[in-house]
Amino acid sequence: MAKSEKYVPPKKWEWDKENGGKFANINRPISGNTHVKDLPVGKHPFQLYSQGTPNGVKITIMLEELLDLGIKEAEYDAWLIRIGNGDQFSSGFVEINPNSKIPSILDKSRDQPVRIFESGSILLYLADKFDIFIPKKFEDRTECLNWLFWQMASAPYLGGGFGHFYAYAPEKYEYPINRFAMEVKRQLDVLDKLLSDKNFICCEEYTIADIAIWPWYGALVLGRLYDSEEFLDVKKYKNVLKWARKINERKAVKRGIMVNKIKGKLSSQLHERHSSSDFINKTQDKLEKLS
Ligand SMILES: N[C@@H](CCC(=O)N[C@@H](CS)C(=O)NCC(=O)O)C(=O)O
Repeated sequence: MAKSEKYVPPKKWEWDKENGGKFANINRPISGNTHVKDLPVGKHPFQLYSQGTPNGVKITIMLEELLDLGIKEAEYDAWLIRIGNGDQFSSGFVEINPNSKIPSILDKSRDQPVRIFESGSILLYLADKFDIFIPKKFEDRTECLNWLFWQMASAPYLGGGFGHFYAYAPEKYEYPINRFAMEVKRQLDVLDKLLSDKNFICCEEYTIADIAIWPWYGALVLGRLYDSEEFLDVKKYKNVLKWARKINERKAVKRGIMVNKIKGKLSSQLHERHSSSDFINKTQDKLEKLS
């Protein structure tokens, strides 16, 4: 819609298949599967079905952190769900997440396999199951959950709002870009003030709150999201930048961001992960050399 054209909403909204912009081929106003296909299942306790987006890498970072602590029960198979191809609408995926969004995970270690979807719920499940990366004291646990839920509620402003209109919409529309840029900068300011006198998001320990927030706001200030570094003047949020750089140095984070990644340098993409040695032997550069 050009700026001068005035859009008047019709009395009743109808689905225009052609008008979905970059995501026209996958977005629909109805839920459920589009095709029948089972999900692959590997040998490890956790089966992760995901893509390396900010929501996806929250979970691979968490699992890699657990493995770094020697928690073998956190071993996992990571299967690639190509959301651009609509893999999230297979019957198998819809069975474990009726909302058809990555990341989703299956815990096979229970008598009955447990499905977990929504990245915040997955992080909390893993933190509770292994009793780590979540404060033990009730008050501190509550503060950690405050920030976990803050992230879950804020990300749609950053991703679905700012990111969508600044990077993906078919044209640049001033109104939504202004609206969401303002909100994202306000959120960055919230974090910058929070981190002015502490090293981590809550209670001076690295928790699932950091793991949830870093792939979004950390990646943003590190200049990795939406090519928006200058537009949002992210360098201004010095405390967020310092925190983001520190977390970026963690070994588990470096591995976690490679899993299910389908963009960037081939040597940084590990489409599927079934073993810790895959980070050395199965990155895309190596696989493509072999084929
Ligand atoms: N609140 C959900 C959001 C998940 C989400 O939006 N996932 C996106 C990728 S980051 C997705 O699966 N998109 C596919 C689609 O919309 O069809 C979570 O945190 O798990």
